[in-house]
Amino acid sequence: MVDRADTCAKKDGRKAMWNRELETLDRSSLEKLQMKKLEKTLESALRTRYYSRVFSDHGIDVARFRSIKDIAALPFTAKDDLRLSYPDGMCAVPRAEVVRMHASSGTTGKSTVIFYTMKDINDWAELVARCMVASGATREDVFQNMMGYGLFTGGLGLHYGAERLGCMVIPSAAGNTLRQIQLMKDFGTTIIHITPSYALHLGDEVSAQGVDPRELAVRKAYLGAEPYSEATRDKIENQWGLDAYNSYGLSEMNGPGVAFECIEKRGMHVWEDYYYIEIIDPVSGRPLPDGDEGELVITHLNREAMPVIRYRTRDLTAVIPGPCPCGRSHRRIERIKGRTDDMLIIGGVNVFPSQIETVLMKVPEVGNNYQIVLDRRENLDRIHIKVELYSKMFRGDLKELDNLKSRLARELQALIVVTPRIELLEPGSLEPSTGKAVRVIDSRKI
Ligand code: DLL
Repeated sequence: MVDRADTCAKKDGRKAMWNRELETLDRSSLEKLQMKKLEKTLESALRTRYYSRVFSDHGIDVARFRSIKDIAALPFTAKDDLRLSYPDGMCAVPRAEVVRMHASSGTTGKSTVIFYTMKDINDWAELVARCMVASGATREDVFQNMMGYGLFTGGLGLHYGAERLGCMVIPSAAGNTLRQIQLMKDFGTTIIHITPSYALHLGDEVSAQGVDPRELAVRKAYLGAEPYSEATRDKIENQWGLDAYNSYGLSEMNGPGVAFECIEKRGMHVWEDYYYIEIIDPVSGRPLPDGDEGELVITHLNREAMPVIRYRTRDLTAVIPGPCPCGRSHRRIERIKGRTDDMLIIGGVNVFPSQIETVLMKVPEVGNNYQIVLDRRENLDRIHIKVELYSKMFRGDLKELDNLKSRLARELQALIVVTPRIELLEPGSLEPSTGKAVRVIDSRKI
């Protein structure tokens, strides 16, 4: 086991880094490294049925690439391209070199499949170890991994990185709440990896067992796999008495480990020696400068089994301009606001579910679960928001509940224009989620 992080930190008193040399590489060397890796990526892309056809259709001559910026000449890759290449049209190596696959199911159509060689798996573990050390984790930590294991990348993705760092890993996977609590208590879990929606639910369940979550040993939570607001992070931090770090990734780019917050908690560092990022206008496809919000496009610069070039993630974010006080040179992205395909158009107004969540989670009486239901009556969009409250709100004071209902309707109406119907519910009324939460039911589409 490599113990680079600890030795690095102790020697010079600086904050630990897993790979100081690569994490602090100056920008010009980083760009040169990216270019070198892009050349290799393009070579391997040409070995896939998909890219050899696409490059030839677009008359792309990869030998003419001089700088990483030339990547803009290449066409985008979309999720549908991966689907149409199912099962292995994007695989660049013989089957015998593939040691693992993951798949993301999506809600419609065929799944998208990702292949990994042993080197890909090792590189992924290195990146995850970097992420964890950036958040202050050490080999002393007990890491309880409450993300699904299996075709979903959340469980296995963090698992190998945490082992690489030397943590004790509890592969408890998602669900089975009572056992999660027992494990946390018995083994002194210090870090949990969990979806934000499940973290809120689990916190409630711990309290229901008569244990204050703040009294457990858990000091960090890695939250990701679904969009959530800053207000939700605050809520989880207060409920558990821990530091929550935002973790971003997607199956097409390995899974978790693409971008992660350091201890500054001011945006997520993207590991730019592995991922080349662009922000584009989602409609025109034109590049946007740092600081402007748009769709994140990622090229994996380091994968043997499955190169994916200029992948349109559909995730909306912005590159944060300027350096991070932590000293890492890799740029940061903002919290993901939502997906372009998740944007709701209600009565002609564009709203992301995360904006509704921000309003709800800032209200102290609001509990840990909510659902947005949309339908249409006589050509008019209607929005119905089901909101769980804390149990102390159901002491029989109907006036108080009425006032709260009007307050929520007013605050939300300022955002979505249409007046929402608010339904206040007791805790536990809505189905809790242990994985990615389904927050929106849009029956207008049915
Ligand atoms: O959700 C990988 C992952 C697992 C990331 C565990 C973080 C933690 P997919 O199932 O392919 O992979 O879903 C990827 O989830 O395009 C985003 O829309 C969303 N997503 C992931 N992380 C975040 C985050 C995993 N921190 C899709 N904030 C992505 C907001 C996120 N959305």
